[in-house]
Amino acid sequence: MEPNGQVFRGRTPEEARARLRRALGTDSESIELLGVRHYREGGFLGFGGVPVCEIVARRAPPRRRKPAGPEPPPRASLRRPARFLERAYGAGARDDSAAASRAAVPNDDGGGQAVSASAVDVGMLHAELSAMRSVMEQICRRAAVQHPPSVCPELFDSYLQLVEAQVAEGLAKSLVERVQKDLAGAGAPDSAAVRAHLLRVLSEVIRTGGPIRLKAGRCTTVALIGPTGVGKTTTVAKLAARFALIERKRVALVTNDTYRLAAVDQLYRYGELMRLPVREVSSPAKVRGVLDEFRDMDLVLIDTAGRSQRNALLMNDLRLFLEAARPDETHLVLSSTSECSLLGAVVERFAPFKVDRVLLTKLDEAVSLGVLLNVLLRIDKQLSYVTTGQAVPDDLEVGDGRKLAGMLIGEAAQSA
Ligand SMILES: Nc1nc2c(ncn2[C@@H]2O[C@H](COP(=O)(O)OP(=O)(O)OP(=O)(O)O)[C@@H](O)[C@H]2O)c(=O)[nH]1
Ligand SMILES: [Mg+2]
Repeated sequence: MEPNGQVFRGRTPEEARARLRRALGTDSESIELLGVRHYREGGFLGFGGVPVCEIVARRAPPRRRKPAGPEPPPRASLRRPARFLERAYGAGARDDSAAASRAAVPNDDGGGQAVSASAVDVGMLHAELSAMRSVMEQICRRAAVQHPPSVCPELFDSYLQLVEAQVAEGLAKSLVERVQKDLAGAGAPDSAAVRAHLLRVLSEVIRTGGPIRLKAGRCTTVALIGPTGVGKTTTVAKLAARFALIERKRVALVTNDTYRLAAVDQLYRYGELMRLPVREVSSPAKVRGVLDEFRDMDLVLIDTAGRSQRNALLMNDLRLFLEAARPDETHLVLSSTSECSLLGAVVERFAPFKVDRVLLTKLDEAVSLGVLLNVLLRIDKQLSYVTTGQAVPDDLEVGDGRKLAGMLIGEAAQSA
């Protein structure tokens, strides 16, 4: 058995799986899956790259067989309930139905008959216990709510799901109460109707403003600001590639991040690859001159230094720089991987800035969409773009309220 597994690649998951089956056989019980990865290979800045699905797997250790000899008496019916009860109250209780149904299949030791019979009883017992368990969980969850919304049971379930997905209680309450009010005349709503309407309400509250719109006949300047490491420079590169290479616009890049050589280099490298002019601006006094130089461009993207929001002096530098630059749009870049408390602190520190839109990065690694919803509504600015990975320019999408709402409800349903 290979300890680290073998790697199987293909353009599609099917192709990778076919290679895996040719090498390791078709018996899925004897294959142990160690990991699956999707990425793009080759191309220029992600353009023209080909998708790759990579599966790492190895042969599973052989199952232990009973020693040859006379068949022992069928004791499974005595042992299984004890094992089942042990599992039902342990962490693995959720897997029991699968385990019980596996037990009902005759096994290759020939002892399938006796196990099957007991598995039927165990299966029924399991079903009843898990139904009781879910009722008790529901009662406990309801009892824990301090200010319950006055809504129908279906909406109360949606409320609990939203709260479990970390949507703030007050917000979750106002969302379900609004759905209740909207559906008031429609008799007792079923869960599908409740879900569809909640989706509609959520997509409305997630305000989006579409992509950057270039001003006709003059240069549009857009600045990205935000805490350090959230993905500002990568997003500037994605936006530049979109506008310059896809929409064929004249684009220039400006950075005020002159403190760190690596940061300036990063932007120059992108500029070089896309053949775009790049300027670094070391002081607010120089920014107007540079923007004047670029007045014939369609779009100037301003990348700013990642400021620790705790450093008041650096935050003041940024404020002075933006006041001098007077961008048409300033997007506050927030990482979806930040914890709730950190996002709250960031929003507070950037509140004095004139922020026009919010841009969410790293949605592919989001900690909780509920937390993002809370922050978006707190800032009360339109969402511009979301980024969904490191690939330039592929992993950039115009913010879509309905899509985010769908992801949030999906996440909420899963966490229930
Ligand atoms: N998973 C994921 N990673 C991303 C995404 N966008 C950017 N990154 C990664 O985040 C890291 C930081 O990105 P930068 O663009 O350098 O971040 P920054 O905000 O400019 O950082 P500072 O200039 O230090 O403030 C890099 O490793 C990027 O590849 C995204 O959408 N998803
Ligand atoms: Mg940067």
